[in-house]
Formats: sequence, structure tokens, C-alpha cells
Amino acid sequence: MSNLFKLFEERFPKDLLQSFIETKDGKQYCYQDLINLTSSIASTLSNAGISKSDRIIFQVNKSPEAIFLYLACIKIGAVAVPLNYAYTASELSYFLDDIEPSMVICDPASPIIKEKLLQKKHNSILLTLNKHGKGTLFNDNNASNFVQTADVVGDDVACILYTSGTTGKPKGAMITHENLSSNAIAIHKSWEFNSDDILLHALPIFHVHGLFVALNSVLLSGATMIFLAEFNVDDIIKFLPRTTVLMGVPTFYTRLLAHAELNDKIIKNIRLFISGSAPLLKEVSDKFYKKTGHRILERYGMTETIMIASNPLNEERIPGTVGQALPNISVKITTEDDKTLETGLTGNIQVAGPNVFKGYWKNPVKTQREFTKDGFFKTGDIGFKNVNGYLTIVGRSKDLIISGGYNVYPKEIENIINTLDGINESAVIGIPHPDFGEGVIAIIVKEKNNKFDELNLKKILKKKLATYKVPKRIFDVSQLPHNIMGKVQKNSLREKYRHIFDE
Ligand code: MLC
Ligand code: AMP
Repeated sequence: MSNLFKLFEERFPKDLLQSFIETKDGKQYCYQDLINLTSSIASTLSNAGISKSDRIIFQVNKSPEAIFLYLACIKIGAVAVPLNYAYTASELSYFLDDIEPSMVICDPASPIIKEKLLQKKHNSILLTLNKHGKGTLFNDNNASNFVQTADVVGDDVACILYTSGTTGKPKGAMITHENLSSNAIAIHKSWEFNSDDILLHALPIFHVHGLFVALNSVLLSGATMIFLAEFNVDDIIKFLPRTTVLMGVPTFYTRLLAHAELNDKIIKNIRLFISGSAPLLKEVSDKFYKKTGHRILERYGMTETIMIASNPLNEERIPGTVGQALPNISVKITTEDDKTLETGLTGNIQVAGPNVFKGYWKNPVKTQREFTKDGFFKTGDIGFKNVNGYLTIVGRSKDLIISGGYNVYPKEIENIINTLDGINESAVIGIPHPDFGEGVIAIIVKEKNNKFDELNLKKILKKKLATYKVPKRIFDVSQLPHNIMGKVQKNSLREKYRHIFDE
């Protein structure tokens, strides 16, 4: 399969005046606007010398123009590298060094500009795009609305998305046009998206969920998105009456359930609630079903594989499971030495199919380590399948916390805490949190005579880490529990602190 944008073009609605995006304040963009604005940005990028395979970092707030920027990169065959706009200067420095982008497009308030992170070191072109969709990105008077979609092969990289790692260093997952196209077709079919659908989009657009799963479903069906710059439960309630599909992380549903105005009337047009990116508790699913009559459809994915499995649209959705493998995707459960286990037995989840990424950017060794000899990707998740192929995820072999759908790698935070003056050692763990599913906490051992000030420590960490990674609580202990190999026994810490966030 070729350029993902060609697939979108083939599926645009006949009537290009059909609405594509509506914003919170009522601004409308039809499919013709999408075509014109995407082409115009594509032309600006080309005029600036960007060509196929060049990497473009964008660290911008969520806006329709940010979507057109992403689509423009895809259209000309450049590699889009979206970054979380909450990243701090030190986090961004790492990404700039690693990607060596030809172009950077960011908000004027980004540390990339404020802290002059691009100075001298990088040869990148710098353009701006602010949260109102304005900036120097639109200053090219020669930008044209007629730009050919570039020829690419399926294996060409369309996007690099960063996902952190057990060493604490984020790694860039190279996602190809074929990965995206095949997965877009699979979910579009499975969830029966159509041109009458109105998707309520309140997810960030720098991750698989908001950028690929949501956008691809809409673009393959000529549907409409109500596009909210951020998640706010009152806004969700306000726009639900016009919505047919809501996609979100479990926190969306926990917050909706707690809202006094969630009732039958406001969801009368909804045909589908979808949840993913983190485990949806069976209790939440059941409560939601009781309250609304809708069984939330839970699905499973990850950055390296986009969507892997989904509960069915028309058959039984089993809460606590993430459903069956999507068409053309193989999921197996294996032992540590990659032997396939029988149905019902718990083991490592491995995945193969056209959805599986090409490898980690500049990291062939890590790439090789994460694939088996027969080409299956090791997800780092643990689970089992039932006789009908429904997959249940029971845990993770990777030391990863998922908080409100964001991945937090303890090692990254421990590495930072351990370098602070007066601290000997730390352990970062995730424990049950009523809103975020898991909440991040740190347990530290300070040097003798050093004073412990939780608030101050959090303040220091906020300067170095995006806020969702900053531990919600920090505890000071005289020593951490180690096993005979010297490894911190995190299970015993999780047990000890598991009720910290109890309501
Ligand atoms: C915000 N905060 C979080 C947080 N989100 N802390 C921990 N975990 C989170 N997820 C911080 C804020 O910075 C703030 O800190 C404080 O917590 C309260 O924030 P809030 O106002 O309650 O948060 P809000 O802005 O409402 O965001 C919550 C959220 C958001 C759930 C809407 O986190 C979100 O959009 N999550 C979705 C992430 C996502 O798209 N994941 C998909 C990954 S793709 P302070 O200190 O300022 O008070 C993937 C593959 C797949 O996983 O399968 O889909
Ligand atoms: P990310 O690297 O952000 O793409 O996160 C991927 C991880 O999110 C997976 O490896 C899973 O651990 C987790 N995940 C995604 N969807 C689900 C789900 N429905 N249930 C449980 N975990 C999930």
C-alpha cells in the first residue's frame, strides 16, 4: 500500500462541503478546507526545502491547523514527529538531539524557543504555530493549494512516536505508511464508522490514540469530529447530545460517571463508547452499563503496533477483556523462551501483522531484542486468551506505570531523583488511583542530615519533567527493601502504599 494520504483522498466524501471538524467555539472546517489547508502547508514545507523522509518535529497545542500540519507531512512523504506540549526543556533537548530534525514547528511559548534550544547545535528551520492556529507557518506567500501527494512505498516511515523505555531513555518508534493504512482499514471496518458519525475528540494528538485511532476512523468514513482542545468533563457533557462515538481513556469514563448530568437523554445519539490505552476496570464498565445501557467497547493497542485487538461491535463485549485480534493480526501467548502456550494459560503477549512498526529510530540493537526469531513483537504485556480468542491483559513484564492513559517509566524519574543533591536512592511505583487508574509515587532515601521537603522536591521535579510524570506523593524512608541481587522489591512497596489514594 502507498501513501496513507492517498488512502484518505480515495475515501473523502463526494460532497467536499461535508463537515470535517467543528471546534468548541463553533468554527467549522469542511473536507474542502482540509484539502486546501493541508496542501497549502505541504507547499510551504516543500518551498522551505523539506522533502521525502525529512523529519519534522512539531510541539504544538491541539488545533485543527495542527491536524493539517500532520497531514501535510504525510502528504509530502516527510516524517512527522509530534511531541507532547507539556515537555520541559531538558526533555525536549533529548528529542531534538535524537531526531536531528530538518524543521521544527512549535508554539511561541515552547521551551524550544524560550530557552533557545535550537541555537547553533541544530541546523533546523524553525516555524511557529500557536494554539489559535496562527504563526509563521502561514507566512509563505507562495504557498499553493495544489500539491501532489508524494509517492512512497508502504515501508516508508510516516511518523516517529516516542515511547519511553526501561532504561529511562525514550525511544522513537518508526511507524510506516503501511502500518497506518492497514490499521486504519481494520478499525474502520470493525467499528463500522460511516459518514453520519460524529466523533467527540478530546484526546491529545501526539499519541496513537488521538492521532491515529480517532483521526483515521473519521478520515476513512468522511465523518465529522467535534474537536476539543482539551478534556473537560463539562464540555463532554455539553457535546454528547450531538455525538455518535466517544473515544477515550478510562479516566474519561470515571469522570463521566461522577458527573451529575450523565443521563439517557444526553446520550440518545451515541452508538458507541470506546475505551483504551489503559485497563478499564470491570467495575467501571459495569457501572457505566447500568447507568447508560451502553457496554463500553474496550480495545488494546500500543505505540509500536497501533491497534491490536478489540471487543466486537455487534457481538458480545466482555468486560475485563480487550477482545479478539483485529483482522490480519496474530496474537500469541508465549513462555519466556517464546514457545506458544495453550489457550487459557497466562504468558507474554506477542504480536505480528502489518500493523507492527519498523523498528526503533537509530536503535537496531533494541529493535532486534524486541522481536522473536519468527518476527513477533514482544509487547511486554502479560495475558491469556479464552477459547474464542478474547484476550485478557493481567499485567506487564515491563516496569511501566500507566497514569490516565499516559505512560510513565519509573526508571526515567528515578534517574532524575537519584542525581539530586542529598538523595541516596529512590523507587518510583504506580499504585491504584481513583481518577488516573494508577498514580505515580516516589519513595526516597535521603542522605543523613538532609532535610526532607516533599513540596520542594516536587517543585524541582516539575522543572525537569512533564507534570503527569511528577510523583503525586513522595515518601522518605530510612531504607528501601532489596532482594539478594540488590534489586528494589517494588511489589512489597506497592503493597505497603497501595491505599494512599483511597477515597
Ligand atoms: C494530567 N495530570 C496527570 C495526568 N494528566 N497526572 C497524572 N496522569 C495523567 N494522565 C496532572 C496535571 O498536569 C495536573 O498537575 C494534575 O495532574 C491534574 O490534572 P487534571 O486537570 O485533572 O488533568 P487533565 O488535564 O484533565 O488530564 C487528564 C486526562 C489526560 C486523563 C484528560 O491525562 C489525558 O488526556 N490522557 C490521555 C492520554 C492519552 O492520550 N494516551 C494515549 C496513549 S496511546 P498539576 O501539578 O498541575 O496539578 C496508547 C496506545 C493505545 O496508549 O492503546 O491507545
Ligand atoms: P503506549 O506505549 O503509550 O502505546 O502504551 C501501550 C500500553 O498501554 C500497552 O502495552 C498496554 O500495557 C497498555 N494498554 C493499552 N490498551 C490497554 C487496555 N485496553 N487494557 C490494558 N492495557 C492497555
